[in-house]
Amino acid sequence: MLPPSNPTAIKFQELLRRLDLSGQVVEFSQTTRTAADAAAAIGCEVGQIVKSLIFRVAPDGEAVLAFTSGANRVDEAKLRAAVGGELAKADADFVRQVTGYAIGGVAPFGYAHPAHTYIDEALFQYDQIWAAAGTPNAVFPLTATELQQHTSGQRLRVA
Ligand code: 5CA
Repeated sequence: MLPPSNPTAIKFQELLRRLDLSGQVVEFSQTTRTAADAAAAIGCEVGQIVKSLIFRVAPDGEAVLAFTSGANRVDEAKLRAAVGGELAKADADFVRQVTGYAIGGVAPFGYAHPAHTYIDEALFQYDQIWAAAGTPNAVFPLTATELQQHTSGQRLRVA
């Protein structure tokens, strides 16, 4: 566990400070690209890892974000019902376009445009959760309430 050295992770740490969030970005020499990788690096439960999953509403292409516990798989029927439209999985280019980050390092804040956002109910059972900090080997701690406040996300049982 090291302080961030990657410019994107440093920039994200500055964003956290501007948002008045106290979480410190930590960087690892090993990958935190997937929820399992991140949990192994941090030494926490996989359920405490926030997966940043991006979908697009078909056919108009609006972005939908589902911040999901690493222990869960999104039930697309539940998400579809909440959104009220058909969903398609986003490709890597769409993820980058919407969030500004590459897959494996998608942080939950700092997007140019707002998107429909849902937060997995399961994340609220933990005192602390961890999300990507903009790169595939950097993460930061936060609470599910902070995630909700700063994304204006709607709580949803996604699994
Ligand atoms: N850093 C970790 C934990 S914080 C992380 O970013 N996890 S994640 O779950 O948010 O990002 C990996 C997710 O990206 C996968 O669950 C998968 O849904 C998505 N993904 C992986 N490869 C692709 C791809 N080629 N196209 C679209 N989505 C992808």
